[in-house]
Amino acid sequence: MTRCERLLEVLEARGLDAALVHRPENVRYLTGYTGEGCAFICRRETAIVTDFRYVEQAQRQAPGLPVAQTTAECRERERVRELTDACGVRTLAVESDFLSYDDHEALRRAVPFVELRSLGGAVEKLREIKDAGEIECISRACEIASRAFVNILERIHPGMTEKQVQILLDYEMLSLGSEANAFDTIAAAGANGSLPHAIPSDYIIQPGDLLTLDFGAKVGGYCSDLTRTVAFGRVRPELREIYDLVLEAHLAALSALRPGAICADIDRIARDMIDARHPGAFGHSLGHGVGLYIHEQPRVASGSKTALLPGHAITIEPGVYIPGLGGCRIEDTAILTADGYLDPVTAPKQFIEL
Ligand SMILES: [Mn+2]
Repeated sequence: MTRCERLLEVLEARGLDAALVHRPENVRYLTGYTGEGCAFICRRETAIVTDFRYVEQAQRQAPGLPVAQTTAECRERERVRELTDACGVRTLAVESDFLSYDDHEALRRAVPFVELRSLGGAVEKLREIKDAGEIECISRACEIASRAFVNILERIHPGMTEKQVQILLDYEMLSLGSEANAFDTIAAAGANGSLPHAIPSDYIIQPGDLLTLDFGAKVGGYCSDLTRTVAFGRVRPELREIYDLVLEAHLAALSALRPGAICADIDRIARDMIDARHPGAFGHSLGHGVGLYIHEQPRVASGSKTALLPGHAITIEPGVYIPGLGGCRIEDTAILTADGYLDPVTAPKQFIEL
């Protein structure tokens, strides 16, 4: 069954005739097409709606799918009207969490006899379980990021700014074949390390600092997400203790990954270990799904009753953040298999002193 057919089964079970998909990652997942526009998906006809600039691209990336070309006179919503009329659509699901209010109003006026309903994350739900091709892309993205990290280790030193390290890492990932950064690289040294999502600054790295690097590559649209923390020279014993604790929590959570494990329980393993020594210093969830989005389902968090399944790709990223002192985070992207997990992240995680 194709991905579009799987979506149609979900739609039909909910009494929906068709879907209009705008999120680029969802259009890509369903059709292979990566340009602008949207995908109309219905049992009677599935089509890509886009303008002249992307017609040939759509034909190449989604061979066999008709392209409904928009023009100045016949805009997207008029093409959608033609499609809903031709297919006898009475209920149309849209990405209500993505379309603007104005887009929605314009569409509603263009198809007055069609009831617009929410697609409600149906495509994201399909995307949760990765197939072999997707796992290959995520694994490649993990490999590229891992190699980039190893390659910069001999080139980073005190006296460089966080921004310079970020640029070096980004350059290395792109050189190794990453299509784009999976997200804006984080480089946080010294006291900035207590900010989980620090923006790389002109702060000059000092001997005795920890440096946290959170970064990811992209392959075939799929993200990787990893974090490593390295030391420059001798660090204070408190920082070394934090590092060892975070690593211990990271490894304990990883080793509990298997199909059937409950996300909240995995989060609990790492959280209990950190809370016992630094209560409240691990203030974010343990991890999240990774795929075409950098953050997707399932959430590996307290309160998440989701049971892990083969094909889930998730991060395991405990951290400790102490204002004024600094912080540490260690993260891998792991992929659940039939009897455990595979971890395509090869970047070393023993304590590294540069
Ligand atoms: Mn992450």
